[in-house]
Amino acid sequence: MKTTLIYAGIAGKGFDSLKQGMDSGWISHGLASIAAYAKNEGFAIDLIDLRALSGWEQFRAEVKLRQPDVVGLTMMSVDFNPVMECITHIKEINPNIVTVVGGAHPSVSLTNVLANPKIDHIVLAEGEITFTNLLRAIENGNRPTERVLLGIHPNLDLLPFADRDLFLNEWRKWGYKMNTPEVPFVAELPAPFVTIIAGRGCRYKCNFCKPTEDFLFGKGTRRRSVANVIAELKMLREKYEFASFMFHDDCLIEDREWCQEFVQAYQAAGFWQPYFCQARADLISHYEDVVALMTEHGLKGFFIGFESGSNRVLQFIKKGTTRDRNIKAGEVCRKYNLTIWANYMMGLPTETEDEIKETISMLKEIDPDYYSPAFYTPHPGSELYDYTMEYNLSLVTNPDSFRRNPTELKIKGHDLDFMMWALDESQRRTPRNQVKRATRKYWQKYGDPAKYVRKVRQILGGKLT
Ligand code: B12
Ligand code: SF4
Repeated sequence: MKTTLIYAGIAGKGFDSLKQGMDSGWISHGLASIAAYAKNEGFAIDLIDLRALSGWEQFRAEVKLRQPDVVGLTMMSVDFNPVMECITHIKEINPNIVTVVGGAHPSVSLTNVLANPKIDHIVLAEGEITFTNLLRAIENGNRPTERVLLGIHPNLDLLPFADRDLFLNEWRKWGYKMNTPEVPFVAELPAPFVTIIAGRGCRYKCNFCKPTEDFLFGKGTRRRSVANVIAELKMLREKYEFASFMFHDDCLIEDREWCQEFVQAYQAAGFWQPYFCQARADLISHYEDVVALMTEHGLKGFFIGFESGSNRVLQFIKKGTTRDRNIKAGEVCRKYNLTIWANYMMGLPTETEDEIKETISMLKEIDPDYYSPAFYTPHPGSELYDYTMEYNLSLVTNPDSFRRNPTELKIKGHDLDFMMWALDESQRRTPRNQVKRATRKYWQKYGDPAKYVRKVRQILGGKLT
């Protein structure tokens, strides 16, 4: 029996888009994990990645060539259109191919996915065990009659490591030359680069995001053991000789003990590779000791969801931080020379232009290294999405727009001209910050300038005496 997994993440950059930044340069851990698990159980699995193809004709040719019995497609809300189009082509080519979808979107918008009768099965939540059980049932000729199958939360330490070669081998086939299946996204993280996930789920309640992940992974966070993560890093070192990496975990530093244990084990295993991880601003300022420790052993930067500089808005989105804590987090990062990748949103429901200006002024204080602005986008599965629906605020008419791209307004009540101004202004560095940055760069390169002044004084002083 042959199974083909499909990655249809082309809503943003389209076909032929591999290696153009993170959207098109990273693997889907969901598919890579399902593939690893099913292969371990003896199933033959391959991949079609739309990002590597030239268009729908080539997709059809691939499906005809591979003749799969089953296809499995992963789906965020933004992937809705390309996934549905894949399914139309597949069923046209051979209506007997069993189509299965899983991922964030089916797990939070089931009725919307059920509406397509060409989808044979929908797996909710985590798919490794349920998808493999389904393959076994199909192989044995007793395919379940139910369309909706509930995923089982696996013990993460017992899962095989994500199958990155699933992506790498497929991409190489199309002429992409790379050592690892992922591309770095900042100068601080050199290639070869990989991404890893040490846990699933999140215990916080930000309403522009939650409860999506509760549906996917259950409430709270399940973290792998440090030993298990180090074993995967060792495998990745051996296989890809990675020079840097990124943790995808929503908030790694929430677990102090885990981080402390990780730092020790990372060092003991001889790792030196720099890495980034995601973190909440409030935790960075609370757990400065952990940040300091991690910085000594590889941590180079944080993705931080600052989101807003207005306390009223931060409260409205249940972010659990304040403007001051955001700014403090920025100071902690500067103290330890950590790179700041700042995620923030503008144009939230109820947000005023003055409040957006507060976000801009907060960013001037933080002076992040990388700006990652978003025009607030209501994502299905989140509490704030339901709010925008209830108050008829959403402007999203096409699922391709379920991206946080700051190019179009996603909800009513905001002025596009102001938003475009705010977008530019939020990323404009003040002259003061430019001087500070230049000085910091100089210090990093040549050391403390006071050292040179002392030296010159010594020389001059010597001559004088
Ligand atoms: C890493 C990440 C990214 C990366 C890489 C994404 C990728 N290639 O997979 C980047 C930065 C590119 C990214 C981008 C975006 N992301 Co993102 N991302 C994540 C993050 C943090 C981790 C994803 C992950 O690997 N999880 C671990 C794996 C194991 O879980 P999984 O993928 O869900 O897969 C499991 C199940 O869903 C299921 N499953 C998945 N697929 C399938 C398929 C089958 C056949 C079956 C049976 C089961 C199944 O089984 C899997 C294994 O248990 C998640 C949050 C999170 N913690 O999961 C958000 C998340 C997936 N992203 C999200 C969003 C909104 C986006 C963006 C739209 C945001 C934006 N920038 O505009 C873009 C869209 C990119 C695009 N395609 O155009 C949302 C999706 C919400 C939704 N309603 O769809 C999430 C859930 C964040 C959140 N909490 O809201 N993202
Ligand atoms: S935004 Fe981040 S911290 Fe908040 S609930 Fe979502 S994943 Fe958790």
